[in-house]
Amino acid sequence: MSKLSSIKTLLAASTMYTGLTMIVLAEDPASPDLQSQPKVDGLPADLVPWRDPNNPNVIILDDDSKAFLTRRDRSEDLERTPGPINMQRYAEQWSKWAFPTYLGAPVALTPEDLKAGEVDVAIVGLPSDFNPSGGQGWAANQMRIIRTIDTANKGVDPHTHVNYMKELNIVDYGNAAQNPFQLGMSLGEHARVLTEILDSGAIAIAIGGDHGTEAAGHMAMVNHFGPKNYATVHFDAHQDVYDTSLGAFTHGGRARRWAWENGWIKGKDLHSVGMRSPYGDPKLVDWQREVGEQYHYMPEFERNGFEETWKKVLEEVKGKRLHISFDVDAIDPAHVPGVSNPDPGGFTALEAIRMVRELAIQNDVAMIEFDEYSPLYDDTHYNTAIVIDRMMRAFLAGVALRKKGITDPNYMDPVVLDHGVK
Ligand SMILES: [Mn+2]
Repeated sequence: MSKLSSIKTLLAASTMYTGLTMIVLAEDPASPDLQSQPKVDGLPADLVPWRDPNNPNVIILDDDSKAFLTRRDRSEDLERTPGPINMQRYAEQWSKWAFPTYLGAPVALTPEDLKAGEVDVAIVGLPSDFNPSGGQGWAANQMRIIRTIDTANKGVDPHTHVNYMKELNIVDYGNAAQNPFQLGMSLGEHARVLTEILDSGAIAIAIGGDHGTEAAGHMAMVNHFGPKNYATVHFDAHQDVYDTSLGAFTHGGRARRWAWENGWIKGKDLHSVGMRSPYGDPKLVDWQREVGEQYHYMPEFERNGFEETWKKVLEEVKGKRLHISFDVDAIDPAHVPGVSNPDPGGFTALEAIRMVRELAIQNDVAMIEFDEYSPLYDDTHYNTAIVIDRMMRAFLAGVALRKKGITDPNYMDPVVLDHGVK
């Protein structure tokens, strides 16, 4: 019996009656003991099944398959004290002359740099191009050049007046490499780099490639925090819960389903927001219901309004350690034309900025990915990059506020809400 069909038979006695359908909740699959496993490519063996020589589905790749992922020999480098390196010549960092790092932030090259710098947030590029639409791999470097005239390192959030550039130690952690032909090998390396960030105690912001980035996100979350010890909020126009793997172990269309099947995350810790793209089979919604995913399709926002529906999401995730996987196509293509698979009827840029800020204020968020940005499809002003940059800044504002003890997601500075003139 395949792993998948054995999971399908794991039906618990508990039931849930909604509308016309009786739903039988599936039991969460058992978790692996990752601690006791041998390491393969720097990760517990169960996280990288494509490297398991005992699995008949695995084609054993020769050493050459690691060529892209081999770390540089640093033994000839000049010695330096570990810590973030400021790449900038000038105090003012306008985007036109700033050395292109995320937010003009200092660079960290190694886990030692992260630790020595007591880094709060590390931003890393994960350039994978495995969505057939193409071009997502260019997002990681594109997001280092934001074409607005303001300084790259200005950090006062207009909604809350917190200065996240001052309150937080933020670094650019460079990019992870990808093996351009092997999805699994790339996910392994991306998970390894994300794990380095989490192990240092910092929050990870990933500028992803295709939505397979989410699989690397799950791998790092389970590797660092252990199984069933985190929740995921998946923003997306698409469901991404396909049961078919297309010959791979996982891909951008089934990352969280794969994480659930592997026993890494509880069904009730799956949250999804914004789905509206046409799908091939209503059974995909059945899967979400069976595992107990708390989903919010776009029709719910349409029927009940943004305020009421978003409030529900905030209530449902309250108190959970979060991994946010933000497929940029959750936003309407009128605001973000540069996505792999645009779908009309999405969130506004303002709603998206608000949602990430509010989650970051209310919850302990350990990781957020921004996925499926394809600069090849962006407009001439690179407006999609600007929206992602503003979401990233709103997220940092939320993290900074939480550090100062503010946890009310509705918080805004009263000064920006009322001019005070009588
Ligand atoms: Mn997606």
